[in-house]
Amino acid sequence: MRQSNEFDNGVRHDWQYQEVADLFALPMNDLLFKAQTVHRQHFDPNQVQVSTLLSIKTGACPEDCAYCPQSARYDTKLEKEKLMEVEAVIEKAKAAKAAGSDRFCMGAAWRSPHERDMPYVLAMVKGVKDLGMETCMTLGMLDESKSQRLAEAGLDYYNHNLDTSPEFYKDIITTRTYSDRLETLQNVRDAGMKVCSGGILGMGEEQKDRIGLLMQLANMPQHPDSVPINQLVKVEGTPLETEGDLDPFDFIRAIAVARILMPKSHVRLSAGREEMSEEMQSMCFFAGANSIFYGECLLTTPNPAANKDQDLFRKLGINSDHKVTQQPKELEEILAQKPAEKESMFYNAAG
Ligand code: SAM
Ligand code: DTB
Ligand code: SF4
Repeated sequence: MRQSNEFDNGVRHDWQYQEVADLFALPMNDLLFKAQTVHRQHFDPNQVQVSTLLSIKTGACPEDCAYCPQSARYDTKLEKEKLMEVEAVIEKAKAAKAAGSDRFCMGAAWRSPHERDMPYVLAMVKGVKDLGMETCMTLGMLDESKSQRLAEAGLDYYNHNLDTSPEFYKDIITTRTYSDRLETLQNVRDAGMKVCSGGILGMGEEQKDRIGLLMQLANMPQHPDSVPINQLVKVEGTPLETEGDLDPFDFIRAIAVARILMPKSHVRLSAGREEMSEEMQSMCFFAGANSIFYGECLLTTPNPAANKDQDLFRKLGINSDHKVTQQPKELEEILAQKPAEKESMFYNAAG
């Protein structure tokens, strides 16, 4: 496989454990600078993609994902709901579009969609697509035939997360395997849909598991088009309810490493923003996050209110009309040099 350094336009799929560990171990400023430099090669640094989530079928899920309030195995006091009516979903999508969202993501608490639900789900895709929005769904595992039908209905993205490293995975989910997940992602890609896949941090994993997750994503034959990085939302009644807090810098580091490993993917600052300060979110954007979920609710848990996000974007100059036209080529050149040369270009204390 072709090797390339991170400053050409090549995208690598052969990241080695030690290389990724070395990125995580960089001094924060070096890591952020590297991530921001990579980010600017592929994206306007002041543009953030905005998606809205809707739970189209809530609760009573047979799976045992330890983080999830929707598993039937945990008493989380969640109201269970049947699959929503198609028209009601389209009304919600219209409201999301009016509020400025580009993409509408519909999630269902299923292990995989039942055949009997497919006609409704396909009608939802068509209806939302007709509004001129991008469509995304997350419905659990997909076989080839269901993937094909969703793609034919016009589904743009399918979200299916790896969640964590292959090694830590069995501590979190026992009802489906890591290879089941990889197979679904393959079916989605083969059907021509864009892949949205990422994971959750703060579940008690170690640094090696964050490295393992990002390596799995970055060493796929094609990088996911969208990479959601969720911070665990600790929900009462789930096995991870009392998990300790994640160090915010570990989260920001993971965003920066995801950006460097998958330079052309949208990295989504996903669940967990309700617990993050504006300053932390701003650091995540600087580290290369360029997508968020927008609107007061994720699937079942709170997300910052839309006006709070609008204020934050205004304060940061995100999604304003300002366009960055010049990429900092000179910075890339400086970064590509050896440390000694780099130093002398900035400051020579002896000189
Ligand atoms: N049931 C489908 C599945 O699991 O594939 C789709 C919906 S599921 C809720 C989508 C993703 O949401 C999960 O894979 C997980 O990464 C994320 N998620 C669920 N609960 C979460 C929580 N408490 N905190 C952070 N992310 C969570
Ligand atoms: C993803 O990675 N995060 C979103 C979306 N994909 C479907 C879901 C977050 C769910 C957070 C917990 C909840 O609201 O139920
Ligand atoms: Fe079910 Fe998805 Fe929650 Fe797992 S994450 S329990 S599959 S809704």
